[in-house]
Amino acid sequence: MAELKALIFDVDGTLADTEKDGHRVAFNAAFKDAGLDWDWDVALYGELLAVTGGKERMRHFIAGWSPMFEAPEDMDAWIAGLHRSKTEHYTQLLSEGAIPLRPGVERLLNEARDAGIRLAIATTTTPANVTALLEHTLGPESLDWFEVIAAGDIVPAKKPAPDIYTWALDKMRLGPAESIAFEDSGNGVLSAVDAGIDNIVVTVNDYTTDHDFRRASVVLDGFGEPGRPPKSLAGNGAPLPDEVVDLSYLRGLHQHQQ
Ligand code: XBP
Ligand code: MG
Repeated sequence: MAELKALIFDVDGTLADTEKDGHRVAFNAAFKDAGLDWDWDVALYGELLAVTGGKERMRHFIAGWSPMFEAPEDMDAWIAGLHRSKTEHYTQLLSEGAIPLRPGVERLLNEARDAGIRLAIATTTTPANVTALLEHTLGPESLDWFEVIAAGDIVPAKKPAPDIYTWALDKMRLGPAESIAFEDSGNGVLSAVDAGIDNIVVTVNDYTTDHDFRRASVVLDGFGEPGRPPKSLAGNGAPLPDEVVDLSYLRGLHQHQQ
């Protein structure tokens, strides 16, 4: 029977609620700087989130919502430049403390570290965004808490492809059964499942409550804090936390899935 050795976290929507008030705002600021009249409101951004990756999302928007757009000669370079500007706006927002971690995240990370459980990140977002989030919430030393930070274009195919989880597992020389993945979206769950991970804890947010989470182990509204346990939103017979998502609960969940 495999032992639980590592926790692998998605970032956007899982460690922090970054999309509506972070990424979306940064995209719009970059569009404005570039003289574009694009404005992604909260509802439209929810639709655009179907495509992971900021550069991919902008291309998806142009194809579906901006038919009159005249493509520049070097479209790849143009998209990359616009995306660099978006990343600058986003990391600036984080440096102003605009986005906190979700409740319970810091508690769980600290508990795992104390117990010698290995930590990793598997995300679609740009590496600079992960660094900025960790630095401005947990402090610069927290970057070292994660043995592997797998992010962005490090793999060519983003979630729902399994590549980013496979990359992280390979780097850590771990089998998928030795880990638990934490996700907030349907695309994230598919990515982890297809990498062979069958312990997946979903904590939803406003953008993801309606996603298809049938392949997840549990679907919760958060990690919970003492006195504020998470609510279970869907179940498939896996154990639920009595109190909060902590290591004792995760060990029980991991054993149940074997
Ligand atoms: C996150 C994403 C990212 C961010 C934007 O998905 O899709 O693209 O929205 O980041 P997940 P970039 O949480 O599943 O990893 O603009 O840096 O791509
Ligand atoms: Mg996510």
